[in-house]
Parts: sequence; C-alpha cells; structure tokens
Amino acid sequence: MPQATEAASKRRGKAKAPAISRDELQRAYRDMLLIRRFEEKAGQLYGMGLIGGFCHLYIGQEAVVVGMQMCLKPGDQVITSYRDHGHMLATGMEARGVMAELTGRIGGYSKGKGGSMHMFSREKGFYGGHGIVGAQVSLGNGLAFANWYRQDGRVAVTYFGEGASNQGQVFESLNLAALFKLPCIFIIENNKYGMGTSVDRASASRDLSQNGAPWGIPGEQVNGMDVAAVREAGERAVAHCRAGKGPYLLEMKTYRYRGHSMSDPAKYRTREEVQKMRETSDCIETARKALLDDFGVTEADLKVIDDEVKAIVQDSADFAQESPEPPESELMTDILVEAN
Ligand SMILES: Cc1ncc(C[n+]2csc(CCOP(=O)(O)OP(=O)(O)O)c2C)c(N)n1
Ligand SMILES: [Mg+2]
Repeated sequence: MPQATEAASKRRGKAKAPAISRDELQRAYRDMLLIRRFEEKAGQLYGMGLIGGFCHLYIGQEAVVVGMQMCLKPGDQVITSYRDHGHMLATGMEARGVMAELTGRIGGYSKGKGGSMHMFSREKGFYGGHGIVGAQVSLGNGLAFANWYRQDGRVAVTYFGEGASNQGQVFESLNLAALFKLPCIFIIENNKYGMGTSVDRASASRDLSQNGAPWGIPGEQVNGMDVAAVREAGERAVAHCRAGKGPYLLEMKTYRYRGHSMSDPAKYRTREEVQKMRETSDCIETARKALLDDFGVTEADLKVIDDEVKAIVQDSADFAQESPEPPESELMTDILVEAN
C-alpha cells in the first residue's frame, strides 16, 4: 500500500509526514467528513427550532476522534464531555440515533430524554456525553479501573477540554491512574478556548501535555489538525497502556470553528483568526489534498464518498423529524438501573 512520500512531507513543510496508507486516509477522510456534515445539519435543525437546549458542535476538531478511533479495538471504551456528537459517530454509533436524540424523539439513543449531552452505547463502548466540566475524567478512571481489575487488555480513552484540564478532580484522576497503573489515555482537546476564555488567560501551564509529569505520566503535544499525526501518537499511547505501563496523556492542539454552544457572542476572538485556521489547517482539506496529490485518488473517487456521507446525514435528519416524541409512559422509565 502506498505510504506518504518524502516529497509529500516536504511539500507539507515537515521533516517527515506520519505514515498512513491510502486506504486508511481515505477511510479517515470519510469519517471526518461525516462528522462535519452531521454537525452542519445539526446546526441547521437547531436554527429551525427542531433541536432545543444545549448543543455544542465539534466542527474543526474532527481529526482528533477519528485518528484516535483508528487505534482502538472493539471493547475499548470512550468517554467525553458535552461536545460529543463526533465521538459517538467515530465509535460507530448510528447517525440516525444521534440526530433523533438531538430532536428529542423516541428513536434517539436515550429515547429522546437525554438530548445532545447525554447519549450512550455500551455496544460501541461509548459512555457519554457529560455536562459537568471535568466529571467524565473521574468516570474514565472508573472504566480503566474495571479493565485493570479484569485484566482484559482493554483501554479507556478519556477526552476533555483544555478548560477542564485544570479542574481539581482531573489532577486527582491523574494521580490515581498513575498509582494503579490504569490503562487510561487522557486526551486534552486543546481548542484554545473554554466558554469564552482563552487558554493563555486561564492556564499557568503552557504545555498541557506535561500536566501528568508529577506522577510520571508520559505526555505528548500532537498536531490535532492532522489525522495521521493523531493516529501515530495514539498508537504509541495505546501500546503503552496495553503493555500494562499505566496511563498516557496526549494534548491535541486543535481548534473549533463554531461558537462554544449555539448562543455565543464570539467576542473573545477575531473572525480573521477563525478564517486563518480554516484556510491553513483544516483537517478535512489537508486529508483531501493529500489523497489527491500524494495517493492518486481522483476527484471522482472523493465525490463517491461525499455523496455517501450526504445521504447518511440527510437520512438521519429525515428520521429525526419523522420519529415520534416519547410517549408520556416514558416519563418515569430509565431513571434507575440496578447493577447485576
Ligand atoms: C463544573 C462546571 N463548571 C462550569 C460549567 C460551564 N461550562 C460549560 S463548558 C465550559 C468550558 C469548558 O471548556 P473546555 O474544557 O475547554 O471544553 P470545550 O468546550 O472547549 O470543548 C464551562 C465553563 C459546567 N458545565 N460545569
Ligand atoms: Mg476548550
């Protein structure tokens, strides 16, 4: 299978491009595009009043989840914050079920009772969807603890933002994960902003990849706008965890193009900054260009992928509007699940 050539690396201004095959990059392109188009459609449905409440779009950050998912096996677990639609699609959850949850319909993953921030799929290893900033990090430790206890070789991947990264419970989780040598990969999605505060104004630490250093957790900064770079670093992290060496931390340098949520005055950054990132660093455009220039993929090949993605997203939007609202009898169900 063709690998990215040295000439291609030079063209992209790097010493050496991370290795990725044509098939892998093509698949990653498709998965990133699916998230992008899904999120654009969710934004439209929100504007039409079909989605209510909180809704945080993942547009711009797609390479992070897609690159990481390429490193995982069935049975591994993923947990994240409220900015979760991309993570769900990357784990293989159905676009229909996610979109129908956004519109509050019975066909949604939480039967229309959870909404954007609260969806789960045990089958796909996705454990939510959490609205309390930083809380999923401790829960991710719990998933990793179960893996460690059962010695089943599984790895838990815990995603959180750079804003969340300075929460007290995050540091408690890092300590415990290192102490027990838990198979946990901590992913800081550093998109530069919290709700409206830039990381430079909120964090004394300038290199978040070293936030686990006091406990001896290896950390790396990764170009989170390059799916191949994410995949390469992800493979190192997964190998470390599966070998029983304990947790690993990756700081993904990424960027979100849209507002924090659907109501965002966007006074904390300039339009030019967003535009520049879109023009120079977009993960989908980068992959598209590499496929065309370095791997001999044609525009016609890409059109087939674009059409397939468009059809999936349109189908999910149709389903999300046709599916009925949950009946009143659902009001008191799914409140308590007794463990067995
Ligand atoms: C404990 C807690 N404090 C505050 C909030 C309000 N809040 C929601 S998102 C957010 C910013 C988080 O930023 P970051 O971790 O960088 O994630 P991003 O939204 O950029 O993905 C804040 C302060 C909350 N939901 N929970
Ligand atoms: Mg952030």
